[in-house]
Amino acid sequence: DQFAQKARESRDADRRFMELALALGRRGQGSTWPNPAVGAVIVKDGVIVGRGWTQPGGRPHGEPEALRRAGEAARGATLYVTLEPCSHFGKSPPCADAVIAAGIKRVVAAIEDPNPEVAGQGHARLRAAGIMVDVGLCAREAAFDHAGHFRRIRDRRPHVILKLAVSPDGKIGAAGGKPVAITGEAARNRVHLLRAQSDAILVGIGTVLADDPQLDCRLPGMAVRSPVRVVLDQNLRIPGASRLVGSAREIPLWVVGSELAEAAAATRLGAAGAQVIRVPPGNASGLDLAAVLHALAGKGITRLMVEGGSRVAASFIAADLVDEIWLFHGAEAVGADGVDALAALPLSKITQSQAYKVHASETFDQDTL
Ligand code: AOF
Ligand code: ZN
Repeated sequence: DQFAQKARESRDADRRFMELALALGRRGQGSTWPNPAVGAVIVKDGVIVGRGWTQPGGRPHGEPEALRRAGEAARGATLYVTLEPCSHFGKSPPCADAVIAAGIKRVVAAIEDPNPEVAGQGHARLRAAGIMVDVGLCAREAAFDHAGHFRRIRDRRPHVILKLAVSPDGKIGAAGGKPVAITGEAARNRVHLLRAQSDAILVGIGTVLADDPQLDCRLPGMAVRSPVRVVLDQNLRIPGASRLVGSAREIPLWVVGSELAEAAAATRLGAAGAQVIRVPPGNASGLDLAAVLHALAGKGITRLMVEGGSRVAASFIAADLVDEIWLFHGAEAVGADGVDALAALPLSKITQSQAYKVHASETFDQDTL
């Protein structure tokens, strides 16, 4: 009947506006840490009057941005927001208060903020002011987009994304660790975008010594989005002449070493503009990864991309510290003397594991993701 039809239409409209808010929020991914990347849309009489997203460095938050753009039009309007508006006095006053002051009539929030300073109090504050609050629309999508914030708050570690580009014969590099192009340009561009959407990129010292990578983000217009580069380097061996150390003053470089590594090495790196993070030594195979992740979360990292090499990838998988895997399959074989994707672990540790399920799949020219 007519009533049910109307209800359906307004539910569809709610979903459309929330999906827009989610898309806006994703614009901030990789640049808002330590804060989440939140999107907000303000709608009055079916018309969008304001859009906003969390700004670089995490402030202003998403809602005040949208409110600023809506101006007086926010009075009596609906706010769609991908995370519960905050209720705490941090570096800025609570967004919930700004929403109330602007005269918003209804708030549709995708998900509650797990931050103990907020945790439902934002919604309670809005309701106490007489605002109608609906929570849970597109909650699954929001939880995925805010996975970094949730992990950091709940588990005191970043959301870990492992990227692997594997040849049909299961290799990620040529003999002797020589770099070899596994995927084509389209897939490589997608990887650069993924870097831009990450707060930090991590590699092992082996990759630095073999490839001398720069690990910046080379996409047109996105140079400023280069994430923090993190190197696992137990004994602080990274060469001063490497491209990573050479660019440490332009793009942050954090070198994670053992507490037992020589002080002189740390001093040398500090003088070159890198930051040295020390964690307790792990077992024979290197640093304690849980301690590394804890330290990175402590410094504000919410989304960490792990890029190589095979030993680092294998240790993260073995420690069960990977949340998301981007597994690219290239088209050309490398040869039996190449480097196995996961060092001593078989790739089936990922592809046959009950712990992972396929989320999405895509084609990039001759390569598949
Ligand atoms: C929102 N919208 O856009 C963001 C939120 O240090 P502060 O004062 O900036 O507060 C950071 C906390 O605020 C952060 O941990 C999260 O709980 C919330 N972030 N909330 O409603 C936003 N960035
Ligand atoms: Zn806020």
